[in-house]
Amino acid sequence: MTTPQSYSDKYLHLGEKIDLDAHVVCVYKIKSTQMTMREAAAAIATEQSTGTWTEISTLKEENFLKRSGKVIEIEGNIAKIAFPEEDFSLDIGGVPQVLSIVAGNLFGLDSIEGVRLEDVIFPRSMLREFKGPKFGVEGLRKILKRPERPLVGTIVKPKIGLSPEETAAYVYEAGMGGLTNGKDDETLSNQRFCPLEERVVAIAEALDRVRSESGHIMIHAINVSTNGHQILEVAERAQELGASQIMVDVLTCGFGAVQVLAEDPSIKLPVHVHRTMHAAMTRNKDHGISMKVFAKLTRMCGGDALHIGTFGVGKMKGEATHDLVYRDMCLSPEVPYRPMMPVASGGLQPGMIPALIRIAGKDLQCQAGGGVSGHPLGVRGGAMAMSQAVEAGYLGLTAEEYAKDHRELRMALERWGSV
Ligand code: CAP
Ligand code: MG
Repeated sequence: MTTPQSYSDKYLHLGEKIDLDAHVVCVYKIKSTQMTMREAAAAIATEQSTGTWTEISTLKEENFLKRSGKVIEIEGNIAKIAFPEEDFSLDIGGVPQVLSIVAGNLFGLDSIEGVRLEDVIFPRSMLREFKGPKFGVEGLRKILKRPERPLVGTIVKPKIGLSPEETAAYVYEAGMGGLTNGKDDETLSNQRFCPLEERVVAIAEALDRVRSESGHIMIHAINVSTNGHQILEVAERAQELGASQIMVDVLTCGFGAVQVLAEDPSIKLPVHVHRTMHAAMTRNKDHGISMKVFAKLTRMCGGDALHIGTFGVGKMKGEATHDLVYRDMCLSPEVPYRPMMPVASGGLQPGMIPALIRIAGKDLQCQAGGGVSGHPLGVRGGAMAMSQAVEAGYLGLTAEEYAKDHRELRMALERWGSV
């Protein structure tokens, strides 16, 4: 016999006026064949606040209204549930505790086949507890002395397998080809063939060489993703040895990892945020968590740049309309923090960049791994082609138009075509 999911009409407050300054409002898309929308929404509010699968004798009546989630709106398959601010614990608990309420057990309730957290709206008092990016769009532009153009970067490829010297040689070539950003790939850490400390030193030297030989500024994000008890120490060590940026995988390491790297006074570097594993939660449109929620939380926690997708042009699953929502979440004044740089990455190559910029705008970091190192002229040629493509996009020209006078871009188009 299965245990029925209990819900109570007491959690339904449809049409009632609630104080939005004292609640966290969650927007859920729900699919249930066993329950009505009212029942399913009430079941979520029950499970995520004061209830459980059966009536209990320990919930005091006087606490019920103060602590319970309230279903405040249902429209079609969308329900809004407001959780009292008092239910949250930011000093100890933080984003992990927030997620355990707004995105917790509810995903596994047997009687609800699908539920997707589309958005979370925090009251101002809670937003004030977060600091947001230290650098963000403006800070990165200032470091790179690049006030208007989109940033243009690469992910060192192959993902793993290069030595520190080979990695640094790649970065040097990329910098000489005009790229502003380099980064470790998400699977590169401290493997024996490429120890983190040696890599940091070699890359810092390469970037210094680029600057002294060409005057061009490039930064490179070192992947410091690791266990919670080590992350600060690893980031501090990377900084000490000359890292110009650090990278963290937000979903494998947790939002607390982003926050500590952004807020700890010892770290003075911008934080590039990768989202490896996100698609396990964001890809299914009927179940999981929207990237919008992850973007909002990352910005609250102080990420300076975040991968948000390639607006339907790259290799990763995505659609322009959705990615525009995530981009807006990085940049919009909806939350009281500096704008965070949206990063487009995944299967990009120069022939896609002007179209990408046309869709996504100029506050964007365009990034290509294979689209740089797969160029017929090698990394420098690929970096030049990417830089030319960004210039074309910035000027409002197509890749073909700009390629007429730019050999590297032309060669990229011959190899990969354009969109
Ligand atoms: C891109 C990339 C990035 C993905 C992540 C990769 O390499 O380094 O991790 O872009 O996707 O490993 O695939 P390529 P997202 O340029 O060679 O494809 O940004 O969507 O999280
Ligand atoms: Mg990668």
